[in-house]
Amino acid sequence: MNTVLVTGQPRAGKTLFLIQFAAFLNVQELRLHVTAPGEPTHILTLPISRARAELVDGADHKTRALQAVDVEVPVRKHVRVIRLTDTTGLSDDIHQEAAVREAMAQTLRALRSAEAVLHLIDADRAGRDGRAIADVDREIVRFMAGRGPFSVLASKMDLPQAPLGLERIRRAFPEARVIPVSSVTRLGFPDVRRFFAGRW
Ligand SMILES: Nc1nc2c(ncn2[C@@H]2O[C@H](COP(=O)(O)OP(=O)(O)OP(=O)(O)O)[C@@H](O)[C@H]2O)c(=O)[nH]1
Ligand SMILES: [Mg+2]
Repeated sequence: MNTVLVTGQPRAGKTLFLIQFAAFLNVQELRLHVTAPGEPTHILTLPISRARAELVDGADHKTRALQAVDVEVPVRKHVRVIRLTDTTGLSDDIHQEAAVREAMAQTLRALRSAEAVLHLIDADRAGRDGRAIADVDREIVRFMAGRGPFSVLASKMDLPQAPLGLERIRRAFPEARVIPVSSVTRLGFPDVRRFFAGRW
């Protein structure tokens, strides 16, 4: 099985992307493998609409565990199974809560062993504030350069400031592949599917 880690700052849109992309690939019920730091993995089964209601939030650090779902991507005459893993948001500062720091450390460990990475950057936020592209974004892009399949996803492209943010993201990472996406309109989802179906 191929594994893809979904990373990004808090609130970049990682969890909603995972849910909506699974729905785009015809998953109706999400079977999530949830691994909180230091705990055994348990399975959480949720219909897509409940997953959206329960796992996505406007507050920072809603996700504090690795949450993996298996999706099937058609590749020529067969199907490639990909384990897509949602992570805890990473930020430049040292978080005051120990549980969040542990969850971020878990994300960083997962990054070291990830086969492929999708790194989300909130394009609308980057459009509103040029400093929203953080050192942690730059570090991950640098870490992944030449390491394996990697793409930056410029997220929330349905929002008004996202086109300017996309320009800023492209300027900040001229060497990286950048795919503009929206988990509301599904913009860019076929491009992400093509990325998954590509050569690994
Ligand atoms: N308009 C719009 N809003 C989005 C999109 N993706 C996510 N959001 C919103 O952004 C907020 C954060 O989304 P999440 O998916 O929870 O973000 P996350 O990166 O998983 O956040 P943490 O788990 O806290 O790190 C929620 O209010 C979502 O509804 C998008 O494509 N378009
Ligand atoms: Mg999340």
